[in-house]
Amino acid sequence: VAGKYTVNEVEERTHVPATTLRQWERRYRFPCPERSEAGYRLYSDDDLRDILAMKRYIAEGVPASQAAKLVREHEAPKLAARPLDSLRRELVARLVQVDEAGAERLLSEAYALHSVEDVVAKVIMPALVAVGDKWHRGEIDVAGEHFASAYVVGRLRQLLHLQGVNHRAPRVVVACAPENQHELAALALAALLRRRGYRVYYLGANTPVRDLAQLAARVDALAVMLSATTASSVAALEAQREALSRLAPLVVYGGAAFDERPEAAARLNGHYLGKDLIQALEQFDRLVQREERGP
Ligand code: B12
Repeated sequence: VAGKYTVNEVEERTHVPATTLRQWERRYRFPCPERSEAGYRLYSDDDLRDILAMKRYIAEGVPASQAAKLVREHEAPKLAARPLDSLRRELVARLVQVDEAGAERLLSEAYALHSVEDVVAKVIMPALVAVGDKWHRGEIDVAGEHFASAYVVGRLRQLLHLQGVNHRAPRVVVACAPENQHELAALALAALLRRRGYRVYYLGANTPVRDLAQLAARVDALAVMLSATTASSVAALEAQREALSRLAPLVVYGGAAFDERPEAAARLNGHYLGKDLIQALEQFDRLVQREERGP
């Protein structure tokens, strides 16, 4: 449900540890999250905003008890809802300046203001594309590109692991096609799939088809999703067409190479769900439902 966050998600977004949140709740009766049926705390968007305001007061030297009072009385300055493209531009600037603390602050702000899906698809991914373009054009060096990639990949992995493992959900294997080192889309896809409740196995860059097939069989995957960026990756897939068509009941292909030649997915007996990650995920949900209902 949008606007309801577990304590881990609040930690991820505000960098206020769970122990501190519970302490505030005990001492100041703030924040007051709802409880799930199982008794877990579920924080709202308003709670998030208040926690960030509280954090800002404390950083400015206001004692915690006083800060809680100010926030409760709604004197806290609300964050102006900064649009996604402004956040994206600043993230690029922070990454190019190798300013990790600045990038962290910016992402905390972005997560507090927008949905995880929007932050991933409209801030984080396009920011790394912009940094990658600068590297391809020679405007920043390898070290600068590596810093940005490592930082973004790290944040997406963190997001992937935050969701926990759902044991009963349909199993989906996500990987980059052979010869593809561009792992950003696959990783974002994995994080967003897990957020939607799937049990996700993320294999990362450049995965050989034989190993992929073994893993998909071992975990009894309902679906395998592969990302290919270049024509050579697609050629490597086409060379193993037979093995690929036996991978799993659903095989989905995406990435820049398939965006250019969607018919290549059909030749591989797989599905192509378009370029937009969020729309592709919605279509994927429908394919899974149809598959689970059976013929
Ligand atoms: C970032 C980047 C890198 C980074 C990758 C960092 C990382 N850890 O992932 C680094 C610097 C390492 C890199 C390396 C290389 N790169 Co590069 N890179 C890029 C860049 C700038 C962005 C790619 C990217 O991450 N896009 C972000 C993703 C999210 O977008 P996307 O792939 O288009 O995917 C979208 C959809 O297709 C969908 N999607 C993607 N996969 C899937 C899968 C499924 C199942 C679904 C449903 C949807 C889906 O989601 C996205 C949302 O829109 C592009 C240029 C550009 N502006 O696109 C070049 C680019 C892709 N790279 C290129 C090249 C040539 C290379 C190198 C070979 C360069 C070299 N000489 O060493 C190497 C090695 C690559 C290899 N063997 O795979 C070329 C490819 C040319 C071509 N068509 O063949 C490009 C186009 C640059 C260029 N203009 O020359 N690169």
